[in-house]
Amino acid sequence: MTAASFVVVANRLPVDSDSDGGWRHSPGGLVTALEPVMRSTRGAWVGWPGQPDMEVEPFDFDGTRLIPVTLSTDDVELYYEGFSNDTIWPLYHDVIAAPRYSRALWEAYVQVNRRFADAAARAAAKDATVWVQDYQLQLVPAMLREHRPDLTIGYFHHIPFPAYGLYSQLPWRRQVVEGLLGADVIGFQRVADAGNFARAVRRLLHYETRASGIRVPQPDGTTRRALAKAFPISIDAASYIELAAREDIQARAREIREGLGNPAHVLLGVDRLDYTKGIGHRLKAFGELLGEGRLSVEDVTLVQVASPSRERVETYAHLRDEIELTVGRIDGDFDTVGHTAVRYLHQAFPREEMVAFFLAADVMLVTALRDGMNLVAKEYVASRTDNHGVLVLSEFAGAYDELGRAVTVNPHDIEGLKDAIMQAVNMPAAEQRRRMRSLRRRVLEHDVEDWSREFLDALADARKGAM
Ligand code: GDG
Repeated sequence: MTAASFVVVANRLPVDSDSDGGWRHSPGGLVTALEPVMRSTRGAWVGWPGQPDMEVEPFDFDGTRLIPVTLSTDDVELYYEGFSNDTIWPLYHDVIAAPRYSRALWEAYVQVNRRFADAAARAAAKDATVWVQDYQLQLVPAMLREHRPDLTIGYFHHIPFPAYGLYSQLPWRRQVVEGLLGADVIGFQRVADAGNFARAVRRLLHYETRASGIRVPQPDGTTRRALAKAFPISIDAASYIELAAREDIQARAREIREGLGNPAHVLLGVDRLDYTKGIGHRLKAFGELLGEGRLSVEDVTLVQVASPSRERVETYAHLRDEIELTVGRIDGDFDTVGHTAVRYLHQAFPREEMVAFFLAADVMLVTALRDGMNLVAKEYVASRTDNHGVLVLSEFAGAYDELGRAVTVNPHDIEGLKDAIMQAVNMPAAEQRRRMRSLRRRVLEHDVEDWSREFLDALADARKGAM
């Protein structure tokens, strides 16, 4: 196997296996973002093929070398569903749900991170660049550096990094910070996340931090400079504009509205069914507006797409029950034979259909309680080439830092959320246009290719500076 000069390490490979034993691209922002670099460098991608106990030899797919890491059923349960999604995920999202601290989960996390690091070390050529992705693999940067000091290592954290008062709950807080500090550049979604990380480094390790730089002592007594900085992720905006221009997708958007009985206002939520997304808060606010007669079911429908997610994790199973109970109550109380209050879809849709939903929606509700970025907000804005529509956006989503012209909300404040929904529903067309233009400008000026280029440029500079 020839070694690669550019290697991505992520929990998942960028492909899904299909029913006839072949592979197809799994759609997703990261895959799109990295496609140009992967092609031009003939890079390699290390990741899990997505099914337990699946043993597959490395293979080439669309110009990229794919290097599968096998996860056993136990690994999936302990490392992925357990430590990643039941410990780190709730802790890093400000303990919205209670994190599970278990030594068995931690041990599995260490062991699986080691396997990813070993696979990446084998795949990388001398002096190669390796880019590690996300919270499932926080120990990989230091593990890699230990064996391969020749490598340039980047890490990007897609979810929030919490304030020290919360982070310090983690029994393995020191090991995780040390793991991340193995990278030359540690990228975050928000300036505040990078600040929280730097503070954890100061508190736990007493290293000197200045601006975005961190001085990391080396075994030989020298120090190495690591950079911890915000690189807000974005979307492939051009592809959304292209889909939004398609006649069949526009026709489908009209069909969706007709299917709902042509209400005057369609509100939309699109989320993985996750407790971080604030779906319950959104439903509560909407239900109260109907109850108080500020909105009527003849005029307004809320379409909630809740794509199935992490269904084997207990907290997620509970959340589903809770949301579905709430939807059932609201619909039971307010539906008429011809009109529904909430059209709830616990399904995953093709991207074309998602864009049709975006085009059908007058108001997009992004009410996350905590969210690294929230790409849905950017996708909605990019799709609205007609400058119609209103984005209601939570302060607790990373996108808030860039999309200040949205109607912004604190989703915990139900009265405030209700007022924001009313403001969005009643917003004059001219104001919608002004706001949407400014939102679209930001998303179009900074797309996902800019994101990966900026990160990789910073990584190349960091390495030059270190030499
Ligand atoms: C994590 C961080 C950060 C959803 N349902 C369907 C579908 N989607 C697509 C959306 C969007 C993506 O999935 C979800 O991205 P988000 O950013 O909204 O949220 P997370 O999944 O939590 O992502 C997040 C992100 O990583 C990137 O760094 O922004 O904060 O939590 O693209 O459109 N796509 C299709 N059918 C669905 O039913 N096709």
